Formats: sequence, structure tokens, C-alpha cells
Amino acid sequence: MKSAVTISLVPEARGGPFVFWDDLVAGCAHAAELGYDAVEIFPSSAETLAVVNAARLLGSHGLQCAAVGSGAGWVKHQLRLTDPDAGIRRRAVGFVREIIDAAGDLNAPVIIGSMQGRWGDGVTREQALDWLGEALSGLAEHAETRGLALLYEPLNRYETNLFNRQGEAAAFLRSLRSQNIKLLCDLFHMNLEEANLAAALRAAGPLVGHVHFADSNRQAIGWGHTDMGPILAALREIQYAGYLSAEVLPLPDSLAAARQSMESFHRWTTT
Ligand code: LER
Ligand code: MN
Repeated sequence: MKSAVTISLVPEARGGPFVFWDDLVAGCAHAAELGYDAVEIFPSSAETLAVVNAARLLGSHGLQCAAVGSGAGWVKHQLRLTDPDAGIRRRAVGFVREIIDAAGDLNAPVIIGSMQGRWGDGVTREQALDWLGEALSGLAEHAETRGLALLYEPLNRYETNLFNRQGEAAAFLRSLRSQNIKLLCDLFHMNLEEANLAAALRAAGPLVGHVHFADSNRQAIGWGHTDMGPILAALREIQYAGYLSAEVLPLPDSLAAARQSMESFHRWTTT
């Protein structure tokens, strides 16, 4: 398994669970110094990545890009793939397509988290899932032309009412024709929603494409009460070789959260 740490470049996401903020140059320098394999970037838009020349910057530190988030489409522009308004749904797809194009230079999968939206407001669950499936399939096809995967992230009940658990999301992904959409298993959301985190990971098996490495209180692993032993045993059992990416609150500050996440990564991957 490989280590990653999150960097948000989205001021509107302030208060969110990202370790480093606002400055990709400084975030990458800290990540490299602490020994991370990769960074996970949450950009404001596709252009942000081009402007800062992310590929060159990461390369200069020997860092990989673990994933690129698309949630700015929601927090910045209120775009959602399941919005009742067809124009907004189209713009949402366009926003993610551009992120996919930019992620191609970084050879990184693109996350669909908060862009999934929710059902309600006159939209039935069935209709929302049809739109979500259609959008994910089209975006996965686009990602495939660049050799990339999509990561679909089930969120907890306070953030979406589409899929909250890995098992139901896995069944939905299997029903789509795309082979390059994997699950992003966020241990914080899972702690709220799953009866048994290890069992859920085991059941998802090869569909597990990425892990957000966060404790029960969304702080760095080790600072909450999630029992990590069975989770790591399950990840080993399914031969998960992807990232454990620290998507946690910058508490007590960014550097302390990054250090603790790295210590926990070592603790749990070298035993
Ligand atoms: C949001 O709660 C989250 O976990 C992010 O990864 C979604 O983009
Ligand atoms: Mn997450």
C-alpha cells in the first residue's frame, strides 16, 4: 500500500477534511519531506492544475498524484450530476470531463464525491440513479481514453441519500457497463454507515480503488476510536495495493495531522 496526503486549493471548501491548504508548492514540499508517496489534489477547476504546472511540481519532488477531486464543481459552482435542471447536469458533466483531461497529465484517477448530489426536490431516487449511472458511464468512457479510472465515493447520510454503504454502491457500479469505475472507501463515512468496516471492504474486494485514511472523528488515524487492525487485515486479504490517503481535518494543524497520518501509515502497513 502507498501513502498520500490531501491538498485543497478551494477556498470555498474551508472547514473541510483536507490536510494542506491553498498552496500546492508548500503542500508538495511538506509531503515530500514527510516521506509521502503521493499527494491527492482538490483543485478549483481544471485550469488550476495547469496554471500551477502540477505535473512538473510533483515530478520535481518525486511525488505521484494519488487522485484528483472534482468536488469544487459542487462547493464552488453548485453543479451536481443529479440536479433536476438538465442544463446544470450538463455543466456538471463538463466540469468533471475537464478535470479528467487535466488529471491525464498527472496519470491520476478522478473522484466523484459530492458531485453525485442527491434525490428529492421532485426527483425520484430511481430518476437520480439513472442520471448518475448515465453520467458515470459517460465520464468513465472519457477517462478510459486517457487510461484513467474514476473513483466513486459513497458518502455518509448527511452528505448524500444516493448510496451510503459500500455494498449497495458496489452493486450499482457492477450494474453499469464500465470497467474503470472503482470505489473510494472513506473510513470516516464508513464508520458512520457500515455495520462492520472490515467485512464491507472484504465484500467489495477488487472494486476497492482508493481509501481515505481517516479516523472516526475525521482526524488523523490514531486520534479517534476506529479499530484499524481488522481494516488493515481486510485490505491485505483483498490484496489492496492502492493508496491510504489522509483526507482528515487539519487538526491541531496541518503539519501535525500530516505527521500523525504518516506515523499511522507506517504503523499499520509495516506490521
Ligand atoms: C466529502 O465528505 C469527502 O469525503 C470527499 O472525499 C468528497 O469529495
Ligand atoms: Mn472522502
